[in-house]
Amino acid sequence: MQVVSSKEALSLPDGETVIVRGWVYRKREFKDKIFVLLRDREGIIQLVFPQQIPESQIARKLNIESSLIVEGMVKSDVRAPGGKEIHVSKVLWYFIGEPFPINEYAAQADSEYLLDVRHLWIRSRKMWAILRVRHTVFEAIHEYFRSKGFYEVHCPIFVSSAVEGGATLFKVRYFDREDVYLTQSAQFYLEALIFSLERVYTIAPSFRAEPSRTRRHLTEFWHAEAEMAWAGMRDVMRVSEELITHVVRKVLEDRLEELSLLKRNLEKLELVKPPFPRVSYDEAISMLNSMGLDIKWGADLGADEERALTQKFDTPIHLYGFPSVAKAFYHKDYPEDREKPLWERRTLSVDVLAPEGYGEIVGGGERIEDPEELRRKIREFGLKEEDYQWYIDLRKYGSVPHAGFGLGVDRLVMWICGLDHIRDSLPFPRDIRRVRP
Ligand code: NSS
Repeated sequence: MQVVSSKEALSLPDGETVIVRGWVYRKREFKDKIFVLLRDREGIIQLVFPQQIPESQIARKLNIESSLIVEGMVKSDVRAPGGKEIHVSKVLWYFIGEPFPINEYAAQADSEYLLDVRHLWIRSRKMWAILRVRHTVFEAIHEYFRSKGFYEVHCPIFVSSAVEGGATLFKVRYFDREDVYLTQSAQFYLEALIFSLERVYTIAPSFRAEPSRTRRHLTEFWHAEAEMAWAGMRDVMRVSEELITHVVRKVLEDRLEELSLLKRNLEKLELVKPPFPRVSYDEAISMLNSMGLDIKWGADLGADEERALTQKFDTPIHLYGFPSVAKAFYHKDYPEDREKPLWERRTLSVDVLAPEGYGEIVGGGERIEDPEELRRKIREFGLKEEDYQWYIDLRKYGSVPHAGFGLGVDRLVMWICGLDHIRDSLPFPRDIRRVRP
């Protein structure tokens, strides 16, 4: 006899005898039978235990989340979820769980409690759906990059210099050294790797000591980063919009059931297609000022500004040309700004903002390829050349124009699933207060 998943069982003809296994999702007892909704990796199937069989004694004792393996016959019934149920003839194995500490009331009431019992809450239908979407998002990212000739590479997590500024560096105790941190981004290593492989990507955790708890910041997040030789800011726009579109399409194809369980508005996702509207930073500032937001040229955009901007568009947008002072030192300045003072220059940088108020999901742009220009920018930013010695070295031996970007995968999942908070986009989120479970 074959073991089948709930989904396979639902596709079998009546009269077929099968074995299914899983966990008790819901249970209802009647005079003549007991209904058990059994959940497994693929979904839910209804089990029927007639009261007259001895196995119904076991069914009576099953608490929510108890586990079992049963044998039974597939039978159609319009009242069963999915239109079929299994009439149990034998219980082959069971484990009576203790009363489950998450009831429906807790599931709706208290998100801090749900984070405390996260190791159990990941069994919920909501997390099941999100985790399956997340799985497909990672699959689609790999699929896109590999189909476009990018090589997958792996970079260190222990590093000794800041990519995105010293303020959010996590220091690590590393034997007797004082200068070791957790990586904020694989970018500098990817830049080194393009001189060997030309187009590279990696998906890995990045770490930021984010001082506040917000809806879109984690201290440990998953970063999909790409770097390309012989490329500029426009290539970053093209590749990032193709990548995002590919991921959204794949999720729409493979994860409709999960998205509808999450009550996601699919029409919004169906609008995602290239090219995304391109908005310059200068235009964004005038738009924001005309909307009554008081933001001055030179400032980086915060969550409020991004929310206001994205509400003007139905699809993701490219926001490009940020001021040099608002972006990290490695960004290449507009060639026509080169003689201007630092605070008047713009960079060949681009962010992708997701619609519906979600905001930034990608940051990237063109890098400085000239060693002298890079040294000047490092000095202007008050940084020390010796901290970036190997990074400067890359420019000395056959430098090439190059560009790349980083996509926050958890933020992408958050937007695709329509979640209120980034912490629900992954199973075990890390923020300023939480490192367990
Ligand atoms: O800081 S970024 O904007 N850019 C970089 O790290 C570049 N060095 C990437 C590159 O060019 N290779 O971060 C990129 C994205 C950003 O748009 C977010 O989507 C995500 O990484 N990100 C985060 N997600 C969750 N939590 C936190 N704290 C976070 N910080 C960045």
